[in-house]
Amino acid sequence: MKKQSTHRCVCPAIVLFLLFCACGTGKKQPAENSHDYPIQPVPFTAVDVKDSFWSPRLETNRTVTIPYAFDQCEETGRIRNFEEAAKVLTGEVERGEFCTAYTFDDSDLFKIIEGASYSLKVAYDAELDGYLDNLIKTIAAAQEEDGYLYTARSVNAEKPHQWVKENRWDNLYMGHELYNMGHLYEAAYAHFLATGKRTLLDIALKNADLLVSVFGPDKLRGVPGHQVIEIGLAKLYRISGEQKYLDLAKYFLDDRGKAEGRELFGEYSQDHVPVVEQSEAVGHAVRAAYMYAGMADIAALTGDRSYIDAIDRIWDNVVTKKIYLTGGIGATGAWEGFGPAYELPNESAYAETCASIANVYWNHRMFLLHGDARYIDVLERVIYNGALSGIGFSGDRFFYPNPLASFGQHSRSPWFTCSCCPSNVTRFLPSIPGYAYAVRDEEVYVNLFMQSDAQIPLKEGTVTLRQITDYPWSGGIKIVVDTEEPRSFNLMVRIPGWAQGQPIPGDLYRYAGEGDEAPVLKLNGKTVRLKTKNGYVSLKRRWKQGDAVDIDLPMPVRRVLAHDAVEADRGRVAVERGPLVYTAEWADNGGRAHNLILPDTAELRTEVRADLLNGVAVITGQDLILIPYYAWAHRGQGEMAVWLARIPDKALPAPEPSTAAEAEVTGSPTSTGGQKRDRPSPNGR
Ligand code: FUB
Ligand code: ZN
Repeated sequence: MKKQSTHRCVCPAIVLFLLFCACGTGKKQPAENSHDYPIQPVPFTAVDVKDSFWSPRLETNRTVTIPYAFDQCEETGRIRNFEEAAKVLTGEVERGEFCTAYTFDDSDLFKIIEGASYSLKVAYDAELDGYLDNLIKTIAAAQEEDGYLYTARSVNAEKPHQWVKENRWDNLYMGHELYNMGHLYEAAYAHFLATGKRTLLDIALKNADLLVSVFGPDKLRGVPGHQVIEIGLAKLYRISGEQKYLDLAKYFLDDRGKAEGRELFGEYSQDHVPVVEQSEAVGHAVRAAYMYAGMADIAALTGDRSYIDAIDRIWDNVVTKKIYLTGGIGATGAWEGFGPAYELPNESAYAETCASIANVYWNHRMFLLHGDARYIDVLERVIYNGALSGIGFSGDRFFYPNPLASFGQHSRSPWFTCSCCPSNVTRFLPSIPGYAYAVRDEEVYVNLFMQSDAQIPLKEGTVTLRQITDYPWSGGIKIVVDTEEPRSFNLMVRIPGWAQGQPIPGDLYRYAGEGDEAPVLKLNGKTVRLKTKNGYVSLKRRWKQGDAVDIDLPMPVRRVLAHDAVEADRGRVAVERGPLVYTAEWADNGGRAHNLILPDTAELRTEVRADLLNGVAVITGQDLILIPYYAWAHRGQGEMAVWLARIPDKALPAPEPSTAAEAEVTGSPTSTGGQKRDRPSPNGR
């Protein structure tokens, strides 16, 4: 049996802080009364995933996507931008050349470094470690003397990119200076966590110190046009204990929507009213969800209740009016963002992969604040559906928008001129095991189901929880306790909303008809009365070696109907099983999908198809086969529909030969769908 630690549970932030102090110049202590989330996640590094669904995806990310994305950064000039900037700074050349299309291309490299660091932590790879060391040297060489780091300006301050204005910080709206820096901080945090090396962290801290000296209520007034730095600064604060980073993050939030001393960027950047007065999700979806995640962080770290009230309201708005069944957010391609309430078109759904990832980050933080399983219900829906569709099985093909219907104009691309989504995927996938468990004092939350061994830190010592399951294909989950000494804790097992008759909290979607079977939970073979509070069954006892909990979440095929106000889904029905949303694709249905009709009375069955799409359970009905949504677009281009006609009137006849071509020309940005697509120009640029 594994030797068990008898150390007291220590908050991961404190461990990092101690490491930070041990590694050099850490001076400040986190304040005695410092706050953080009341619930702490069990880090992904403590969850050893051995799961037939997730392990191959995580391994492909580590072995294919991350090296592939670095190659793309080399080939497209993203790394050369740093080299050029470095040459200018050392005087080797007078003016360099900015080699790529967007000023935020630095951020792609930072995101991939973050993903690579996480992956190093899971499986050490000396070659990757060395590659990162070299890359970091290049980044260091591109950093200006005072900490400024933004290749789009540094390569050629006199003839820079069109978004780079005369002086630093002149174009906070579109320049992405602060956005890049935010991703730098996240990468630095991850790299330090993974390697204990301060190389990238020192670059980040020097940069953050520059920002602290520049921005603030009594200094330069300004906020980032694209949020994310708030999250990055919160991480620097956690590592260093330096209050100034937290203050700056708070300043960047608090000055939004306040017109004194600066021009507001408007709804697109969630800069239309002060953040604590916002109630509706508006504007660019990635910006918005990163900001809500940042507000959760700053609320947790400062105890500021007004942020929480605002993100609670906004969350209600999203889940009741602005989220796709797949968990995707940001319906509108025109500004890559939220549309009006209930406007959720399917074919033109933008539902950007980055927005799904940001939605996961936000919902995880909402859970850490509130301890309510409804946030995990949303998170789970996003990871199995809207986010996972963003990356193909091969690990080197990506979706940027994730539509819920297609006439064949969509296919995953190898890369994009604007490649925010592929780089985001590299860091998102390794984070997934980190959402499975969380701890508050002696409460252990079991949030996600995946075959794994998790080391759960408790006050009395670490306990191993083993999950045995083939979720999401079946709802049978066994959790076995492995502990040398008996330990007292309260095991909080999430009973998903979908297993209790609710697809997403609120009334935007509902299941048609009652589910016949209720979830069953057994403790050491004895059925426990299923009483949930905030979505959890609580099992409080002194646990001993071999204690086992068996959970059975029945997974019947369920029909889903949308709120009548969602015009695109009227007269239509979607199909789910467990956490998976299903879709009809041309390849299984005689070359079409939009002509299919699924009458309310038609019987639907599940069939396991190990030979199909890396092994899936399909849903079959008369003249109908449905596959999991995440698996679509792997067999060429053709029709796809999540929302099927319930009645013949809603089915579409075979398209005129021109229809697909017309969609290509006149449709939403999603209809460009081809290789190396560029992103659309959002409004306001
Ligand atoms: O602006 C940076 C990133 O590019 C955004 O987050 C994405 O939506 C894309 O526009
Ligand atoms: Zn993106």
